[in-house]
Amino acid sequence: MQSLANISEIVANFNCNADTASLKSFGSGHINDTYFLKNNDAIGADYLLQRINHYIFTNVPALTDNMCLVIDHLKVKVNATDPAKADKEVMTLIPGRDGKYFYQDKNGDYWRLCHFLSDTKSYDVVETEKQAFEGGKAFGKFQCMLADLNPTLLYEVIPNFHNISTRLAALQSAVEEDIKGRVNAVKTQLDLISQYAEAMQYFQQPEQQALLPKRVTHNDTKFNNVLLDSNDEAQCVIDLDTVMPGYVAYDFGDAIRTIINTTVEDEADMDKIQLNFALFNAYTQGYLKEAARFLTEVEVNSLIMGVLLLPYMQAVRFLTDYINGDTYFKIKFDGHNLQRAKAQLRLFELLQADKDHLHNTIIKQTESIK
Ligand code: GN1
Ligand code: MG
Repeated sequence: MQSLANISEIVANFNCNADTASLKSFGSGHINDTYFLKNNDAIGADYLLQRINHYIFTNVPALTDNMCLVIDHLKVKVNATDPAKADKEVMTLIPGRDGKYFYQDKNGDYWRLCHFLSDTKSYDVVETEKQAFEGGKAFGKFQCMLADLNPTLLYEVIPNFHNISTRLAALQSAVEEDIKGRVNAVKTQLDLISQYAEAMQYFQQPEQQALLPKRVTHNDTKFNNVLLDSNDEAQCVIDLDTVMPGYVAYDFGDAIRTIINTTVEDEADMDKIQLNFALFNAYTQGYLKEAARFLTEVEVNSLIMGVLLLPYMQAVRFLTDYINGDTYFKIKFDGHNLQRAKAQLRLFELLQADKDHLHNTIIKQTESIK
C-alpha cells in the first residue's frame, strides 16, 4: 500500500466513502498521479483519485469546467438511448463538499475523484482485431456524440497543444540553449525532424484551416484511454483533461499511433517496431462505423495526415524534453525521453513509407460504409 501524508484530509473533502488504507498507485500516465481507493461499503463503487499536475494544467477550474461540460453532454446522449448505461459509458466525477469537482489541498496540489469502473481493462499494446475495432467504435462514438457541442464553449487547456509549428519552435529553442549539453548526441534525430518539418505543418496551412471544421476533440486518444469490458467490448473513454477544440485527424492519428505499433511507445529495440495492418484496418472500421455519418469529405481525406503527424509530434515533444533535461514527461530512467523519441521516429518512418496504402484503406472503408 502507498501512503500520502494528507490522504484523510483530501478524501474528507469529497462526498465519498473511501477506505484510505486501501490507497495504491494506478495506471501509467506521464503527467498526473493516479491512485485507486476501495469503497468502505463492499457493494459500493470504488474510486480513482488523481493529483492533477498543475504545472502543466495551469487552470484547473477551467479544465474541470471543460470536463463537466463534455461529461454532461455525453450523459444526456447516452441517457436518451439507454439510461442504464450512462454511468458505465461516461465517467462520473464526484463533487467535493463545496460542490466543486476538484479540491485544492494545503500544499496547493489539486485533486479530483471519480468512480472506478469495475470489470474494465485498458491495453498499452493492442492484442486483437476485436480490441482495435471496439476502440475505434468508442472514439468514433465519442466524437459523434460531441459533434453538436459548440467547441468555442471549451477553454483551450494547453494553448497550441497540437500545433506542430509551435512544437518545432520549442525544439529549436531547446537546441539553441542546450542546457544539458545533449544536442550533439541527437543530431540524427534532429536531421530527420527537419527533413519533414514543412510537410508536417499541413494543419497549420491557412488553406487547410479554412476547410477543416474545429470540433470538440479528446486530444489524448492513446489506446489505453479507452476502457473495454470483460468481453473486450467498448465501454468508456477516459482521461478527459485535454478535451478542447481540435481537428478529428489529431484524435484518429494519436489512436493509430498506439494501435498500429506492434510494441510499446518507448520500445528500445527498433526492430520490434512494426506496423500491424490488420489492427489498423480493424480500428479504422470501428471508427468509421460511428464517425462516417458526420465527417466531411475533407476531414476523411485529412485522417492520413493525422496518422503521420501524431507520432512525429510526439517525437518532437519527447526530444525537446530530453534536451531540456526531462522537465515535462515523467521518466523511469536516464535517457527515457530520448528512447521514446527514437521509437516514435522509427514508427513515423514506417508510416511514411506506407502512407498511400493506409490512405487508400481509409478511403475504401469510408466508401463501403456510405
Ligand atoms: C501524456 O499523461 P498521459 O500519459 O495521459 C501527454 C500526451 C501524450 C502522452 C504520450 C497533457 O499523456 O499528450 O500523447 O503523454 N499529455 C499531456 O504517451 O501532455
Ligand atoms: Mg492524458
